[in-house]
Amino acid sequence: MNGTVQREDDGDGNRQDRVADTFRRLFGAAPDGVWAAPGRVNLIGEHTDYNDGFALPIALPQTTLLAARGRTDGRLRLHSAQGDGRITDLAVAALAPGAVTGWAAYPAGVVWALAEAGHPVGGADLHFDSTVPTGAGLSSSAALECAVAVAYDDLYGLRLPGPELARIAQRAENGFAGVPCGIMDQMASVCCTAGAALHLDARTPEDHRQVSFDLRGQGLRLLVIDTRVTHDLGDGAYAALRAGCERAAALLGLTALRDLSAGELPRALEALPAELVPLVRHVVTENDRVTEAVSRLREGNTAALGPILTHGHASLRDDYRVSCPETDLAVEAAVDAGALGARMTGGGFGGSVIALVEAGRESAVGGAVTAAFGAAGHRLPRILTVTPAAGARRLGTR
Ligand code: GAF
Repeated sequence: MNGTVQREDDGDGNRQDRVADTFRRLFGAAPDGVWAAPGRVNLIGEHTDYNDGFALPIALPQTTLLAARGRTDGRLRLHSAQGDGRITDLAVAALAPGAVTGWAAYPAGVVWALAEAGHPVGGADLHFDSTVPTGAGLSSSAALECAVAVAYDDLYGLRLPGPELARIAQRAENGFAGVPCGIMDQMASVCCTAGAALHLDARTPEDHRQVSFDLRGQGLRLLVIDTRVTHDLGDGAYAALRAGCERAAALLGLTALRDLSAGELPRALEALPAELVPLVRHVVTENDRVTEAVSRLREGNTAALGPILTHGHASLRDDYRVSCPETDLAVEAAVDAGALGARMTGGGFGGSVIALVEAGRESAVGGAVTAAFGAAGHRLPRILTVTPAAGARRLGTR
């Protein structure tokens, strides 16, 4: 987690002031503070986190802002600028898995997870306002969770380290919202720093490292192409993949697939039932792609990530089978138009594609992807240029 940083401004006014003003109107008093938590894209290392493996996410400039005020009566009141206008009013003592549905399950789940872990937390009034696109595979739910985790950490004086806050947020998603995700998204939202990618070892998140991810200085840009195909990680496909990996690890006598090296892979694959072979091959080669990407970044060669991204996409498409026609088309059109590399990012079955491009090629690549989607009859994608941004933090006051 980062310390307090500068105020949060956008082009059309001040988001931080707006969120505090809305809080005052909704709850009749000033908030105790305003916190921000970002969405993420993962550069490489997909479906590795729940195999105790490696990942390399960056935080996005897009954030969820949270204006919050502690309460002494045990009530938890939640409102979102992106919601239906209603305030959800809950009793912290009555929070239980399944008791809250919809977006409110994510923030409420964090309060539940903190209490369940024995932390002395009570109620609060919370108002959210987010620029993280929802349903785009950019971790809008992790941003919601992590905003609550850092705000509660301050409001209740918990002083928990960033990886512990990420674990609490993951527990909220697994145990309360019912989504069996790994820890990558929450670690990215809490622990990323501006200008860097987070080298995550999901077995020991405490040992994460910041790796300089220099785009501007190397004449590069990173595009995020939202295919506008949404997918719910809670719908069973993700859980089935995770179960397949766990079964393979058990059959191989391993704690997790992370413990299988590329050298041991051919023999291990011979010992597995056919349906598990491509899953294991993806996880092992993907872990190696993270290691290779980190080496290239440490050498200062950001452009060398290009082919690693594209190979990673092929592995997700052909072995892990979590891509879809739209993500495959976005990757293909971006690379054909001169992107150095491209891949789907996040859980898959839709969501977003990232493309690494030379500065000045953004319009050509974005235009080619848009034209390809038009020709294929797909909904047109939304395309953003992003930079590696800071993780969750309390925003400063004037
Ligand atoms: C989703 C999950 F939430 C992450 O934990 C991770 O498994 C990812 O899919 C795939 O790498 O974002």
